[in-house]
Amino acid sequence: MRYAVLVTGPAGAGKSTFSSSFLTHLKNSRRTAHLVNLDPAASPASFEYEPVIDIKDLVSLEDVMSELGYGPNGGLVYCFEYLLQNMDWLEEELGGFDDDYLVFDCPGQIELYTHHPFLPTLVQNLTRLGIRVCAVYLIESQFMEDKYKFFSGVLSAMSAMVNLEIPWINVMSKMDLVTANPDDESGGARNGLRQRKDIARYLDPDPFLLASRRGQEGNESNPRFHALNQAIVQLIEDHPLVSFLPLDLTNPDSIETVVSHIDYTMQYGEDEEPKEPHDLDEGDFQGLE
Ligand SMILES: Nc1nc2c(ncn2[C@@H]2O[C@H](COP(=O)(O)OP(=O)(O)OP(=O)(O)O)[C@@H](O)[C@H]2O)c(=O)[nH]1
Ligand SMILES: [Mg+2]
Repeated sequence: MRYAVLVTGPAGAGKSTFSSSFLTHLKNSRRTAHLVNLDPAASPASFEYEPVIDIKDLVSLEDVMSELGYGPNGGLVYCFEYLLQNMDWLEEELGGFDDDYLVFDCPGQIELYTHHPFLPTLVQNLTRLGIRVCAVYLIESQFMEDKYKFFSGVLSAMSAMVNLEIPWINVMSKMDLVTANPDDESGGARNGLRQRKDIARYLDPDPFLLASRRGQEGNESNPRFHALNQAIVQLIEDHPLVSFLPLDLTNPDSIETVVSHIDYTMQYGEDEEPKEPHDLDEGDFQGLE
């Protein structure tokens, strides 16, 4: 069985950084894992591991911009559409990997997660090839700075989940930027980030944060938006699809927890055949006689 984890999320959420740490963790656990780069704009310097499959070998943003005269956004859309038309390239590239764990570092264009057919088509193709797929959607802890920004992150996560319909894990990345101690005036607190005592309301989104009229930042929301906020609160309350696992890359236990959730979601190793007695080494029976 082959496994693919799509590492997704908005620009700068920490996808490439998490992909590296994830691969290190898998390799340390003696699993055969590889990086697949799906970002046509990625610079080679951003990879700690050399990708075994790289969309840039098929099409790179740089070439599309210089040769076809596209701007950066139009150029990216062109690249994604080019890959969709050349799925046989990906299929061929994937052919050499059996029983492997593939970590797909995805691009950060938010339209990919909301309405572009790129990821759903990719998932269909991977599934058709017998690869078990799950997605990890990262939003960064800076989203907790401001409750409106946070709920835009929650809604983007919900929209991406509904769009892809595959096993899914939401992750709150860069938790090292959140202060551990509520009395600590330095670091995250100075950046206006939530202190840890508040975090539970964000990891398991409490929609009533949005409904409270008095902004914690001291700026009252415009009353014209109260009805809209109320409707969004109701939506999140009625469809509690989203909760976040905290990810602090400075803490190995935190990575371990996220990886075990990914394994569980993908049912990693569950269909391994039990060993038949004749497959066992003679040594396995030593001491039984
Ligand atoms: N403090 C902190 N910074 C991080 C962490 N993860 C990533 N960063 C920083 O955030 C920035 C973006 O990280 P990337 O891993 O490139 O993010 P990305 O989601 O791959 O970005 P795009 O591919 O451009 O969408 C870099 O400056 C990283 O050093 C983290 O866990 N903690
Ligand atoms: Mg990246």
